[in-house]
Amino acid sequence: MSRKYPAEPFRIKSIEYVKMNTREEREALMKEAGYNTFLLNSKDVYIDLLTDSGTNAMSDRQWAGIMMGDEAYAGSVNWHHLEATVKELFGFKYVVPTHQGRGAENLLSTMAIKPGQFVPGNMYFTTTRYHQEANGGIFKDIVIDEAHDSTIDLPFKGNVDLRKLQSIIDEHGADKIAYICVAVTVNLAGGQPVSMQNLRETYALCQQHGIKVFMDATRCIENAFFIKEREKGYENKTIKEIVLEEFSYSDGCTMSGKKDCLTNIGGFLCLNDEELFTQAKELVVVFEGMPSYGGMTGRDMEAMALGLKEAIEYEYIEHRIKQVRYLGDRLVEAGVPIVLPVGGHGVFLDARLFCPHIPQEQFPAQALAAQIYIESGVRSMERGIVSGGRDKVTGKDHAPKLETVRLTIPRRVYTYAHMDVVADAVIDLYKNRDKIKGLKWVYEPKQLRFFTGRFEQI
Ligand code: PM9
Repeated sequence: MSRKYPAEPFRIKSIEYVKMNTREEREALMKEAGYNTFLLNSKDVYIDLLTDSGTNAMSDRQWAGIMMGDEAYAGSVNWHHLEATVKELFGFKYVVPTHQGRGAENLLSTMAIKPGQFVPGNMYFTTTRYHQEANGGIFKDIVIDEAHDSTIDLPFKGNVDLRKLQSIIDEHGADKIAYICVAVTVNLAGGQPVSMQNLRETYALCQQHGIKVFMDATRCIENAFFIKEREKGYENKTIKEIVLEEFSYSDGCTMSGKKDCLTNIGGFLCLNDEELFTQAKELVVVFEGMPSYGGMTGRDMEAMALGLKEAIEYEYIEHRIKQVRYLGDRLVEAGVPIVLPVGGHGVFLDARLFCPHIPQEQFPAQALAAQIYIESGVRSMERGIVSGGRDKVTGKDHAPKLETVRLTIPRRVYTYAHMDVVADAVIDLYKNRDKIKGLKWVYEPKQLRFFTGRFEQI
């Protein structure tokens, strides 16, 4: 019988000690870090839920693969292994390696966007929108409205709203659209999946108008699990079959290998168009490295090829998704407001509901993330107005409806007992939420300000 929260489908061979410092120390450290959890040192963190990016634990097979790294400048055997694996699992004709996901975003945005063109997408992502805008593109949000409301519980809250897409086409014409970016899953909506039906329909509409679709494949295996779990007709398909079908409704993808590839670094761009591929190979040597390594070492590429094969196994992905769900379920039971339903890579606290006494201009999610660290040593991340940044033209803050703190779960790193520690800490803080204070800027970087910005308490 399958368990509601399956046990780890692995046993632990190597461990890393973590240490809890005192509340007093954490209060001082948080102040020193400008109330930005990105600026804390890892050694001062007890449970690190900053991100699931590059924080994965690798398997013994991956570590063995690392010893097989072929560090030739050109034509590494590990590249051929990675290329063949990606082609087999994703089904695209061409693969271009990059140092991480944003490297692939840079290549795609540089090649495919003409200044002034729109790039519709199912919710923005920070680095993705940065590269689109840096190349003169204008991001348009075409995710369904429900994705912006934390309280609405829908199985596929990352879906593209086809009416929104159609109206951009009607209003501006297909020529004004560079391409559509469809993220599987949608990170900032809470790791919400897109249904296969929606992928199919989005692609069909784009094909009718000669518009290309590129996927942000970063969490495509997590998306596939939700399709298997929730979409009629997919119950008996393998994760591998579902992933392949996902990508059949696109012309290419960008991938951050630091997530679903179960590695610590790396990425790639996939394409079907030969001309674009030729152009990408010309650009990759400028920004990343040879088309046979793209900024990765041979050993990284080997680990990535092996990681992809492991991530696509049902036992792995079932445990992954349900461990995240366990944390979410504990918080819901205690009445803590989170984004519903629990998504793939983390639990997102609704900071507006958690801290109703802090207006959005005083950065409730940033303040909540800082306080969680002070109280418990757990590091999380703001995903709200600070991450939203400023409008390129008006200079005004993008003030997203979703003002969240993300408790992001690294893959294969923590146990259910760690999830309990996190849940207990957040529940305790929720009972004492009045003590959380709003913040103001001390230093606001011009780009991607959430990474290095600094604040002080009001
Ligand atoms: N995501 C994350 O923590 C790391 C950077 S932002 C703190 O969620 C998507 C959907 C991502 C993503 C990174 C990238 C960029 C693209 N798309 O970090 O450059 O979630 O490998 O990938 C982060 P790289």
